[in-house]
Amino acid sequence: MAVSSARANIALVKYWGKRESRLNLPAAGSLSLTLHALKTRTEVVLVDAPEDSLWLDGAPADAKATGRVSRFLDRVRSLAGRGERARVESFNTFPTAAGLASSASAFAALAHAASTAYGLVLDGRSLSSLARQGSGSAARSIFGGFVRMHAGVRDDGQDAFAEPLEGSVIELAAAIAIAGGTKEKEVGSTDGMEHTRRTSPYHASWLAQVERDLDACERALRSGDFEQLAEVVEGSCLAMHANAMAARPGLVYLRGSTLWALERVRALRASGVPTCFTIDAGPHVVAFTPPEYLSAVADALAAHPEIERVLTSPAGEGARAEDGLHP
Ligand code: 2P0
Repeated sequence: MAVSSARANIALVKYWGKRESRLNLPAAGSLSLTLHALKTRTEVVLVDAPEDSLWLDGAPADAKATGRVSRFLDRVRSLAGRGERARVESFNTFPTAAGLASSASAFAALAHAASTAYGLVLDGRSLSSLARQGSGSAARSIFGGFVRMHAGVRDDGQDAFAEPLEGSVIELAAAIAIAGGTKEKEVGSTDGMEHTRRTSPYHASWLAQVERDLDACERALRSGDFEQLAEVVEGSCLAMHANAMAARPGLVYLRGSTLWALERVRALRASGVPTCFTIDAGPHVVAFTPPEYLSAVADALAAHPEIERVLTSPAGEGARAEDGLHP
């Protein structure tokens, strides 16, 4: 039996496109910040049963989620040379119903707990590479703070792992503006990025820009140039969405409150507050800012009727072992 935790992360330079689906290899790198407040705890118990089982937040999971976890466990079993089935139980400390991506913390915590339960001893790179096979962004949640994901070039995916990014002189926290209102079912990231790869005329330019943005983002973090950082982070986000919107049919994740929040963040920056925005595959706006400005930025983002709440978080830790499933 093993219990592990991991935190979600938000990308400053976005991942949107795969070079191979079976091993889930990204077509370009990415760069993220792991967030303390968005935590998943997962327990893996090896059982004498014919099938794996999955419990999420105290209830049995549906067949789709259970199948995805079971396929991931097959990879762990194959690495460990073992065959026992497992009972997996997982809790999130943040509202998954709000549409915040939880696959990053989920598969990072599962990779950590399952590798421990099956007796594998993996270093950080191997654990990150394993987590990537569950979900691309999970490879980054193995580590805390700023993290850089490498696309790699190998067919076996051994060089497609994340590692901590050292040397930033900028410290960031995040305010996440949760958009409420009527919800249409959004196209998930996996399907959305594949649809974009196949049909967007901008996809090749997007991939070329990611590589330039990764280097520029690292330079801005290391030199402490917030204006440069804001230009790269907002540019990467808007280019990702422009690429998705240019797919046929176009994927539009932004809503009215999303655009309002973007303008709000830019107005704050113009008034001297160091903050910049990003948006994942949904309508929520994430504002990055140094910790001393966090409450002011969060308060400013709360002032829209369609923003239900604003979550705040400092930077967080990487995946780790826990004593028990409940704190
Ligand atoms: C990111 N996203 O860099 C980007 C920006 C969403 C928008 O990584 O197919 O759920 O499981 O590898 O990890 C979300 O994509 O995709 C994501 P899969 P994943 O954070």
